[in-house]
Amino acid sequence: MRMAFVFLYHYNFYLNTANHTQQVKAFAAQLGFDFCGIAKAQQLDEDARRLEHWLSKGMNGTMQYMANHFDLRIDPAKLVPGAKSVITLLLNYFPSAQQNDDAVKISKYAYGTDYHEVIRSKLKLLLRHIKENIGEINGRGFVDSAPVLERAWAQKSGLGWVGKNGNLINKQSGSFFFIATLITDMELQYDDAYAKDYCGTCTKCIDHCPTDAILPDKVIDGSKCISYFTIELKDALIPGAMQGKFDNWMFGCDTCQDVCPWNRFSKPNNEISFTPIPQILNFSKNDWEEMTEESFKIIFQHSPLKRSKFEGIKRNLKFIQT
Ligand code: B12
Ligand code: SF4
Ligand code: SF4
Repeated sequence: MRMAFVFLYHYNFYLNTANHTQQVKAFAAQLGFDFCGIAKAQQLDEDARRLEHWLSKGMNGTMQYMANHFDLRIDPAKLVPGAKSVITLLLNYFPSAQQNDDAVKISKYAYGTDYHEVIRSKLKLLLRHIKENIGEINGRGFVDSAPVLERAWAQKSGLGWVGKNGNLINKQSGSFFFIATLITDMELQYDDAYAKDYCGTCTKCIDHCPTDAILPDKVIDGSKCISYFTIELKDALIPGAMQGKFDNWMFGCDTCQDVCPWNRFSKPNNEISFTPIPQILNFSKNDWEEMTEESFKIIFQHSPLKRSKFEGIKRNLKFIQT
């Protein structure tokens, strides 16, 4: 009798988690996320060692926020008490249109509306849907700006491998994806971690990185990356040692992804908010130079470019022209 009860209890639990997992994945797809994977929430010991090494070598440069909240970054239960599952979501941002040939280069992730805004509202809807349809659970959605090791969770959720260029690469679709996570105390069915690595003997990203920021063993020296200099560095001047190395990148850099063979499979995104801002595609160097602070604030009020602010954009422009 007792054995039958235990069996029924486990069977019911299995049916419930399977059903909840299916609902979460179906709703993520309805919201436009391209992939959804789920991993068991646990402390990330191996990743903690990689992060520690990265920080100890100063590869975060002036990104002090990367050195903060180390404990939270490696343990989802410190962000959501009683955390059981980390739901990872990928959203394609590969654009449908390219910049003009004579344009100063802007990273593809920044062509349209700021992904923080777009993804945050999707995460809110996902959480609301879970609460309304599954039950009163506790959960928090994150994208980029919180202490979460997003690439590590994506790999652990079976969504792809970490390439030599440090990016999470999905075998079907490449790497032009944003990563978001929803940490919850809800029990779900877990995907297997991605076990393979399809970089093989390729070294294209390492060979083409304009500033030699890609080191062995998938380590990226953030303090040498063009993305860091053009977006995160708040100093009035970019170090002279980098002069002539930016290859016309004015905001971010896509070189290590553009050369990656797995991005041959990138398809334009379906997210209407990522429709490119016309000025990003069409502005000439001269247009950028003549742009006033007032028009910058209007044109780019919902764009990732606002992170660099007007002065940062002007600094970057000047740097790539001299
Ligand atoms: C700080 C940061 C930066 C810094 C430093 C870059 C870096 N590599 O750390 C700068 C400003 C330079 C940067 C640049 C870019 N970034 Co950034 N960045 C971040 C941020 C906020 C934290 C990353 C971090 O934790 N770094 C610390 C190091 C130690 O971690 P890591 O490189 O991610 O490596 C971890 C895992 O990959 C894993 N790992 C490493 N090696 C191996 C090996 C094996 C075998 C395994 C299993 C795991 C593994 O271990 C590490 C610790 O967990 C994340 C958002 C987030 N909260 O995660 C976005 C994020 C990583 N960035 C992103 C993007 C898009 C970019 C750019 C492409 C933007 C651009 N076009 O200009 C470039 C790409 C540069 C590059 N080649 O990495 C996306 C990546 C999406 C993807 N498909 O991978 C993220 C996830 C933002 C998002 N929410 O979508 N970024
Ligand atoms: S984003 Fe550009 S600078 Fe940074 S690692 Fe990739 S190729 Fe190098
Ligand atoms: S360019 Fe080659 S080595 Fe670099 S991430 Fe892509 S497949 Fe891997």
